[in-house]
Amino acid sequence: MLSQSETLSRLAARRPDYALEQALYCDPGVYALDLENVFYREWLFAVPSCELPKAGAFATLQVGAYPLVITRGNDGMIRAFHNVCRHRGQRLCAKETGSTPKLVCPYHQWTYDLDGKLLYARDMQEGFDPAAHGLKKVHCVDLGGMVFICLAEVPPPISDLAPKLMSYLAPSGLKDAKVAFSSTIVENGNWKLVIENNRECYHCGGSHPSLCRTYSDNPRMTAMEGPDSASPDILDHWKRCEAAGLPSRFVNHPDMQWRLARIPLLNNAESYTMSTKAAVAKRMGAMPFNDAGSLLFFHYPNTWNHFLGDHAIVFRILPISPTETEVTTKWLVHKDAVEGVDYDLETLTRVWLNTNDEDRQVVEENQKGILSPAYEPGPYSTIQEEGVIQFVDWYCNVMSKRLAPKPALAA
Ligand code: 3BY
Ligand code: FES
Ligand code: FE
Repeated sequence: MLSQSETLSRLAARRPDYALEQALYCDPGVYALDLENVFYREWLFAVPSCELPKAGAFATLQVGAYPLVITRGNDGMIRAFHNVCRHRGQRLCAKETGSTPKLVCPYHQWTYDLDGKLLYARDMQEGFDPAAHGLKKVHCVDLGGMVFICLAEVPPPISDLAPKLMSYLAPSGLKDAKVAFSSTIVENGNWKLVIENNRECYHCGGSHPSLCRTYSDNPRMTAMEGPDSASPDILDHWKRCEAAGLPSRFVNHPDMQWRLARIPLLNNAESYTMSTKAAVAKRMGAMPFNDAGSLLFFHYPNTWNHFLGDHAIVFRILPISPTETEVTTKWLVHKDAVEGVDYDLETLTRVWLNTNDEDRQVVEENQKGILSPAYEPGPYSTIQEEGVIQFVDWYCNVMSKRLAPKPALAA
């Protein structure tokens, strides 16, 4: 198990534009450092806000060692808390999603308001102060329908992302959406392999027959260097979409932690379906046409997303162990779209259920090969895998900065 200083020197010794060495993809010490320095420090995508449509709705998730619960209060606000009772520590809500007027602990029924306040604790002695025993808060923000949480005491700034994400997402009307289907799978691979796999389409031709009907494997679609490096078909698409009021041009964080861009699908395909036609008759929000392509949004370390004319697909990854990662995918449609009338679930979900399973297989085989003593990091293609290089650079920079010994305070 690698120590902090050993991990730091491995990061410093890495060869740029090469895959990482074995330990960084499987060592329990590195995994603990990944949780501590990335997952417990960064903003993480938790749920789409439409999953909490009314006061009393809640959703739970597990981030490393932390069980969390997200609620919508009677004031309409979405808040996040540690899902841990302040009496003897029972996990409060075990269900993944649900609705309840109050959060009642199943052990001794301490009862909390949706805003975390302790309302009721039976037979507690005089001097017990309910106000000092509210649920512990977790930072939480709803950006245009995507709820992010952050476990850090002082979260990193989100003010650069917030206005961009909200304006790009506005036409998709996520607030007026509903979850049509949700899938959670576990991939037997380190979380970084799951992200690396997502950040390139070098593997798409060989792995994704159904996705490739509509998604171009042109590397420019997956990783763009900046607004001017786009190819003519992307520039034409931006022009058409922006004229119709859809923010589309490439925007990114300077260190590439996140990126937004609306890309065209192949041959004016409308949606990720086998037929290439829209899966949902009722369009999302104010989307002006079906062939608006896909608005791509990723944010490291745990989400990538596609927003189409007729539906949206949001992805969340959460690490479970050094070599296991949970991948949750949700298909969102207009809240008034009726299953069996406006859409057929099989048609809606087929392509990405297939694609996720194909990605699971490549990630698992990737992990198996990396576990071999014969594994030696190989070079990324700078033509095809620029997105992977950007992710690995982001990860190594963040980790190196946070693992570096802090200078002693002057006396
Ligand atoms: O889901 C995605 O965004 C990525 C892009 C390339 C491969 N995969 C389809
Ligand atoms: Fe929750 Fe006792 S542990 S009420
Ligand atoms: Fe893939």
